[in-house]
Parts: sequence; structure tokens; C-alpha cells
Amino acid sequence: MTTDPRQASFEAKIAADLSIEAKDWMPEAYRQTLIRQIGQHAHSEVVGMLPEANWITRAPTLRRKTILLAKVQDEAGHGLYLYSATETLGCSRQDIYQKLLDGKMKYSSIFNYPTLSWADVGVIGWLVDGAAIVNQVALCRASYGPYARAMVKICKEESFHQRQGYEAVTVLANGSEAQRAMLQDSINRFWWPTLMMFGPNDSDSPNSAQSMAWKIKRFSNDELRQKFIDNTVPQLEALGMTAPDPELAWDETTGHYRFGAINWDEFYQVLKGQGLCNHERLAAKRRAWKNGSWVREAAAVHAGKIAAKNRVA
Ligand code: FAQ
Repeated sequence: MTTDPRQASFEAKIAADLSIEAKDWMPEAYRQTLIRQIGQHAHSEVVGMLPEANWITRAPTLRRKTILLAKVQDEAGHGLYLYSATETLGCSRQDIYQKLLDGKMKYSSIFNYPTLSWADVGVIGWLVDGAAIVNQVALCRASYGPYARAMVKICKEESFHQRQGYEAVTVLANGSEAQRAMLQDSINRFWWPTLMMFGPNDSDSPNSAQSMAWKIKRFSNDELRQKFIDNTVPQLEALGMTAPDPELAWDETTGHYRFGAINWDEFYQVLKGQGLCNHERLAAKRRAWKNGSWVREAAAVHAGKIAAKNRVA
């Protein structure tokens, strides 16, 4: 039993499903967990712009190009909401961004895979955004108010992203033999990395128990992964495509799809910085940070001038 009334009030709010707000007292470990998770999430959104941005100049039609531009811009917006949410926890945006650039903070493993064909853009929308929605709809009820509210808007946009991805892959699935082969190749490359997005199995997830007790996470990594598979396999079948998993099968007794073993060695290699694109992604972000220094300097000088003017007035 806690004797600290602030801790007792925090626990009572969590138990009653009330939001914790920025100015409320919160345990330091809760604050740090949120900075870690929301910060990684923000980094994922901005690093996640890179694989698809790779195709903006090569989108096959003007319509596809405008949709893709809008989607990539949306991801930047998601990053901004999420960096703002971390700032409400008392950390500086510059500090956590520097940690990303220094390789001291993670971003989602999925963005360390290359986009080799146009089909990858559709598959990212359909599978990667589809997985993100399953995870993020649950986060709309996270106990920390600023995070949960950011998630509501993000989920609406992710839903558009998922639909545009599915529409794009439907066109390929109904296209020529070459288009169908390109789509199947893309699914083969992105299927397993998408399943890894939900994080390690529950038995190997060091943060889950505490994050679920604090109601930051409402469902476990395995529960969300299963939900994604159950949602997605019927879509895969409707497209007439297959997953690269011979063990994928409907299980009458559980009412869920069974699936094969995930290659967790690959996942941990990617987390250690040894994925196919880790170096390329961080190099792109470091280059953008360096090339944008004049904008930050100009903005600081401008802000200084405005502040000086206001002091005189
Ligand atoms: N990648 O104990 P757990 C998007 C780390 S969606 C990298 O289970 P936790 C939209 C984890 O951080 C993608 N690292 O951890 C988009 C921890 O390491 P740490 C982003 C991963 O936090 C679409 C360690 O493994 N979405 O960007 C991954 O309880 C298309 C042990 O794991 C979010 O971030 C991974 N996949 O659960 C944008 C959602 N999985 O920190 C552009 C919010 C685990 O102790 C284009 N985040 N790790 O050093 C979450 O829901 C959670 O943080 C999990 C992990 C579920 C990712």
C-alpha cells in the first residue's frame, strides 16, 4: 500500500480509467516510459517518410503522385503531434531528436527495409499502415491524455493510408502477370517484417506488463499481432495473393489464423542497427538536420527580433 497521497491519486485515476494530464503528478517511471514510447513513435513517423518518399518522383501517374505526396506529408504531421506530446512530459524535442540522430533512440524496425518496386508503396499502405492502425486504435485509449488525443487524429489519417494502399494493390492484383508478380514479391518481402512491428512475443517483452498495468498499452503485442493477421488474411485471399508462410491456416477451434514462427534473430539484428537500410535511414536524417541548420538559425534570429520589439513596445 502506498502512503504517498499523490501516488494514491495517480493509481485511483488509472483504476477509474481517467486520463492522466500533463500537469498531473505522475511517477517518474511512468513519465520515462511515455517519453520512450511516444518518442520512438514520433521518430518512426518521420523516418517512415523515407521509404515511400523514395517513390514520389517515380509514381506511375499524377493521381498516384498526389496521393503519395499527401500521405508522406501526413506522416510528418504525425511526427509533429507526437513530438509535441513528448514535450508535455517535460523533455525537449531537440534532445530526443538528437538521440535519434546519435542512434540512442529506436524507431520502428519496419522502416529499415528497402522499397524496391512500386508495389512496395501499395503494400506499405495496406500492410504497414494496417498494422499501425491495429496498434494505434488501442492507443487512443492510452491513459496519458495528450498521447491518446494525438492518436485519435492519427488513426483517422492512417485509415485513409490503409485504404489507399489496399486500392493500389487491388489494381496490381487485377493487372498483368508482371504486375501480379511484382505485388507477390512485395508481399513476400514485407509480410514477416510487418508482423515484427508489434514487438517481441509477450513472454519476451520486458515493458509490456508495467505498460499494461498503467493502461498505456491496452492489449499485448501478441494479441495485436493476432488481430492484424485475422483482419488481413481475408484481404490477402480477396486479392488472390499468398503469404510466405506455409503454416498460415484457419483454426476452427480457436477461431483465429495459426501462423509460423517469426525470425526473431532478424528482428534483433535490425534493432541493433544491422538491418538492410539502418545506415541509409540515419544518414538521410543526419543530412537533413545539417542542411536545415540555416532555417533553425534564421528562425531563432527572427524570434529574437520579435521578442526585442515586444520588449520596447
Ligand atoms: N521496432 O517490451 P517491448 C508508423 C523494442 S507505425 C523497433 O514489447 P514496448 C506509421 C521496444 O521499443 C510504427 N523496436 O516494448 C507509419 C523495446 O526496446 P526499449 C510505430 C521495437 O514499448 C506507417 C524492446 O523492443 N508505431 O510509424 C519494436 O512495450 C507507414 C522490447 O519490446 C509505434 O511506435 C519494433 N517494431 O512495445 C509511418 C506504436 N518492437 O525501448 C510511415 C507505439 C519492440 O526498451 C509509413 N509503440 N521494440 O529499448 C508501441 O505500441 C510499443 O512501443 C511497441 C513495443 C508495441 C512497438
